[in-house]
Parts: sequence; structure tokens; C-alpha cells
Amino acid sequence: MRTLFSILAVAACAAWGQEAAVIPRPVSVTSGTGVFHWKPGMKLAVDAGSAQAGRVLEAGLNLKAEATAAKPAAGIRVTVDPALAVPSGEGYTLDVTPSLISIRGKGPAGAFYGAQTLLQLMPSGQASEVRAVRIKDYPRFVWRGLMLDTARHFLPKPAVLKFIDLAAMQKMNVVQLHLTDDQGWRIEIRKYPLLTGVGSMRKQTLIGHEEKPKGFDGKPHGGFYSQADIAEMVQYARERFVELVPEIEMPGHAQAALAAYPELGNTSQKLEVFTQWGVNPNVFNVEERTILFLQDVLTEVMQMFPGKFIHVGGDEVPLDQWKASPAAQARMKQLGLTKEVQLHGYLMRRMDQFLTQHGRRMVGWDEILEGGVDQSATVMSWRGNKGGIEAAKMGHDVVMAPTTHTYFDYYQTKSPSEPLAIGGFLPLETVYGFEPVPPELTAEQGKHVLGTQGQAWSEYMPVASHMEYMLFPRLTALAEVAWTPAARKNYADFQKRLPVMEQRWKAMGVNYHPSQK
Ligand code: TNX
Repeated sequence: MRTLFSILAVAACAAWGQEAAVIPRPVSVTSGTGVFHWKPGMKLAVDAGSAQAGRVLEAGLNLKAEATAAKPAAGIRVTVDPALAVPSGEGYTLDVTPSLISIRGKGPAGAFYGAQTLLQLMPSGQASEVRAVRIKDYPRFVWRGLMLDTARHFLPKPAVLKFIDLAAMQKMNVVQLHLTDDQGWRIEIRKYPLLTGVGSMRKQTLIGHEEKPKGFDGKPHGGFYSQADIAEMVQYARERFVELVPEIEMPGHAQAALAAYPELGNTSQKLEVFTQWGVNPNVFNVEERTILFLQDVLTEVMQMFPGKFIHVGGDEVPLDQWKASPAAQARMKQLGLTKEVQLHGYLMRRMDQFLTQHGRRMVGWDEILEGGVDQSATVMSWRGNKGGIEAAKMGHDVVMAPTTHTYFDYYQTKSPSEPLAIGGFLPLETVYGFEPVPPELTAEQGKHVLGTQGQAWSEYMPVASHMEYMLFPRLTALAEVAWTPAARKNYADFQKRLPVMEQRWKAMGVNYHPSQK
């Protein structure tokens, strides 16, 4: 059975033409002569820098790795070679000859990505046959991201770990965790226990869209990650070369925090954790003690998340409460500000300075440009490419995450049988066609585009399997956008390679969308 399967796999590769089916498509693939056959007694040898690559091959091919500096002439060998002629530590080469499979990473991440490629060439889950080939590969962008909204619906820790695996399998290296919003606060902050004590639970959830009259399900929904949970997720991600980027929303999308600590708001109205969706008027005030509160929160967040980037949200901030509040008006006067939007800018700058002092970098949604932020802030462009273009021209680093190409909460087909979604329409081919560097930018400005990110906003994704359905295969198309040189992209060819991923998703029990071909 196994042999028959392997023969079919090799035959399938041949039938698809000369190129091995790898997603994202590698920079260069040259076929060789002959076929590698795994034989009993062969070894999987990994050097010290390739331990993570070794682990992924052990699990994916049902083998035992041997840690050794020796280079066996037969079997599978994984090494790290800093002198490898590829542009980044994430680059690798994979050489398959009839006797030996050699993976060389420029750094440990490169070795890991080489291993991921080999797993796609042996999709049965067993060491098997592979046609001779030479692959040389490295990423186009440094930010290949996926955002998980854990606030609208709580994503249990095992689901987060699975999404980290699914992202890493396709060589993505950033998972942004949207941890706070109007509808829930999902991360333990020791200094302010009510954030989760009150803010992690809402009493019910809106049914459908804004029906008249509105319906609610009457079921409490909640959950949060303890600091120990976060430590486990960070470690799990690190082993897969994924940076977890935490997002703490401010000054908008704050109602869950305001339900816990009303003094951080602008009105005396008693708030509950929000049970509906949409842009919410309840925003933080910009008093000094609120700024100190937010910095305290970020201090604990920085202790939990060792990565460079910390996301502070900044999106969708209605200015009405600041306009109406005598305290906010007095604060503006004190700071010498004439427009409410400058209060937004003031808060974001204070956060940027605070994070920068601690050796980190602030990221925010593109609204942060409206209040004015320093060049040190990284801008995530979601309302089309516009914010990203403007920011890159001003010298900010940017991540392109426009609704038009990266919002995986939108419908993926026009079929009436699709489950209820937030709206919009984003088919697979449109995702695939995304070009993250807009033509409006000069080559120099274009270097500020760090990459791209897909968004899984979860208002209409109540459980992880539903999120899987919305993300796959569209996230896979975006992974190719983020990794593969633009000139190597080809949608028809991508469609031919997709079954390789589908086979692996099936084995992992991933609820991918089956009919997008
Ligand atoms: C806009 S994108 C939002 C989110 C929603 C999303 C729904 C962004 C920065 N804000 O709060 O979940 O639309 O598509």
C-alpha cells in the first residue's frame, strides 16, 4: 500500500510537469535524474543548528533523527551553513539525488523551511520516494503574517497552537494575536485582575447581522489566556520560527476593559462587556493615569512576548466622547491640542516612545497616521493600500493588510450554502493576485513594505473549525504572495499544487474549504 502510494506520488509529480509541487512556490526548482528511495537502515542526520528541522522531520516522516556533526553520504542530512549563497537566514537549498537528500539552511530557520519543503515532497507522512531535484529558496518578504482574533470569539490554546503549525507549514513567520476588544479581554494582566475577572466574559452574543429587532443567543461566552498559557504559546511558536505579535487595542475597541475599570473611560455610564459587533463609541480617556495603566499593561505584555513588535491597535476611534467630555477638552487644552484626533496621536506617540525605550517597536492600524506618529511606528494598512503608501512615503515601515485582499472573514464563493459571514467577497484568485508593493512607491520606498498579513476577524467564526474553513486555502494563496518572487507566481500552477496541501490538511483534520478550484 505504502509503496503503491509512493509510486502514485512520484507519478503525480511527473504528470504535473517538471516541477515539484511545493507551496509556496520556491525561487528555483531544477529537476535532476533518478529517484531517491528511502531504505531501511538509512539515517536522518541533523547537525546542531538544525534541531528544529530535525524535529519537524521526525514528526512528519515517522523517523528518529540523529544529532551529529558527521555528514553521511546516504539518507537525509540537514545542516546549517552560514556561507550558503542565499540572501537571508530563512533561505535554504534542498538537493535530492538517488542516494542522498541534503537540506542546507543558511540559518536554523532556513533548515526548518527546507524540512517543510521535503515534507511536501513526501506527503504520505512516511519517508518515501522523491524524484531528484535541486531547490534553492528564500522569502520575498520578512513579514508573512496571520492575525487571529481571539477577542470576538475565544480561541482555545490548542487551536492557537494548531494555527501556528499550519502557518509555519507554509513558511509564514508572524502570528498576531488580537487579544483585546469590546467583546472580550483575553490575556491575564496580574496588576489589573478585573481585566479578565470582568472583561473576559460577555453575557450573550448577537445573532446574525443587525436584524430588526436584534436577536441574542442568551449564552455567556468567555475565556482568556493565563500568563503560563502565553509562555507555552510563545515557546511553541519560537520552535517553529514564528514570532507572536500581541495586540492590545487602544484607545478604541476598549469596552471590555472599561466594563472592568470604568474610571478609564469618558462617561459615568456603567458598561458591560459588549454583546454586539461594529464600531463602538466607548473609548479610553487620555488622562495621565490611563496612560500609566496602559503602560503597565504593556510592561506585562513585553515580559510575556519577547519579540520585537507590539501592536497597539489604534483603529476605529470615534471622537464623539472626547468632544463631549469636559475632562478630555481640558486635557487637550493642557497639552496645547486643538483637534480631538490629536489626542489620539498624543496617546500613540506616548506608547511608541514607551515601547521604543524598552527596545521594542510599535505597530498600529493605519488610523495612527491621522493623529500623527513618529517614523519609528510601523503601520498596518487595512483600509486598502492607501495608508501603506502614505506611510512608506513618509519613511514608516508598513505591513500590507488591505480588506480587498487579506480579509478572510469575507465570503469566499457566491454559493448560497456558504455559512453566514460578515459580508464582502474575497475569492481565492483575488487573494493570489495581491501585490504587496504598490506601484505608487519608488524602489527605495518599496523597501519599507515588510510584507503582508491575512486577517481572521472572528465575529462570524464562533469556533476554530469555522476559522479553518475561512482560512484555507486562502491563507495558502497569501503565503505564496508573501514568499514567492512576483515573477514566479502563476495561479493555474498554484491550483495544480494545492492538492499537496489538501492531503496534509486532511491528515491533520483541518476543515479547509474544498471547492475553490
Ligand atoms: C474592521 S480591521 C476592524 C475589525 C473588524 C473587521 C471586520 C480593523 C483594524 N478593524 O474590528 O473585526 O473590520 O471585517
